[in-house]
Formats: sequence, C-alpha cells, structure tokens
Amino acid sequence: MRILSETRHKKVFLIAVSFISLAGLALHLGCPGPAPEQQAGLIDVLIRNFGFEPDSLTITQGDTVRWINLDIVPHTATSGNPDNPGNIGNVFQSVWLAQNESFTHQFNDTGTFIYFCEVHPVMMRDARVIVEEAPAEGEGDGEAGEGGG
Ligand SMILES: [Cu+2]
Repeated sequence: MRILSETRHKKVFLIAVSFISLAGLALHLGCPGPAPEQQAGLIDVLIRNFGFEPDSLTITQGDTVRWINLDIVPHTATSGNPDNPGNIGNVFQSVWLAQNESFTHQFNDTGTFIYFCEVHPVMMRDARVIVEEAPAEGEGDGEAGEGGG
C-alpha cells in the first residue's frame, strides 16, 4: 500500500503549511495601529474692510490660524512690523490672497506675534496672535480658582 502512505504524507504537509499561514496572519492582525493624533484647534481670522478680525487673537500652542480674505482687493498676512524690514516674514508669510483665498499657519512656539498686510502696510498693521502654553495633560483636579475682586 505504498500509494496510500504517500497521500497521507502530503496531507500532513498541507496541514502544516496552513497552520504556519494562520500563525502569520494572527501575528499581522495583532500589530497595533498608529495612535490617534490629538486634534489641535483651527481658528479663523477674517480679513475684511481692510482690517483683521479679530486683530488681537489669543490661541494655545499648537493651534493653527487661518486667515480668510473676504475683500475684493488682495491682502497678505505677514509676520513682523513694516518699520523693521529685518523681521518681515520671519515667522509666516502668505502670498497675496485674492478674495475668498486663505492662508494657514500653525503656531508651535509661545509668544506674541505681530503681523501686517504687505499690500496695505499703513492701514493694516500691528495685528497680533498671542500664543499661550498648552495646559499640562491629565494633571490637577480641575480646580476652579475663582478669586473675588
Ligand atoms: Cu491689505
């Protein structure tokens, strides 16, 4: 009965191969996926009637500001002060934004960032984004420090 013996041998081999494949699949499925990223804020500044609204904005470290030009004339959002050419555009610099175009910048550093419009540096200047430190996570008990007067 030589033929029967050979068949049995093949069967054992096939079962072994299937088991190895399943083990590989299980390992693959066991891999943890990427951790979900924390969503930082997106805050809009409207450019309207030759002004930034609001022209002073306070955000949290890691937030992104989006400037949207609603005027029919072009504007920019350009960091710095037009009186100090050395600092112009050092932090962020949009292109000339046509109507309904927008520009975004993420603020990863704390501080006060002055900006202006390069097209209208006399009318549109000294706007600012104030970036505050992100609060520490999972710390404290949410104590509300309400002080009087
Ligand atoms: Cu402008």
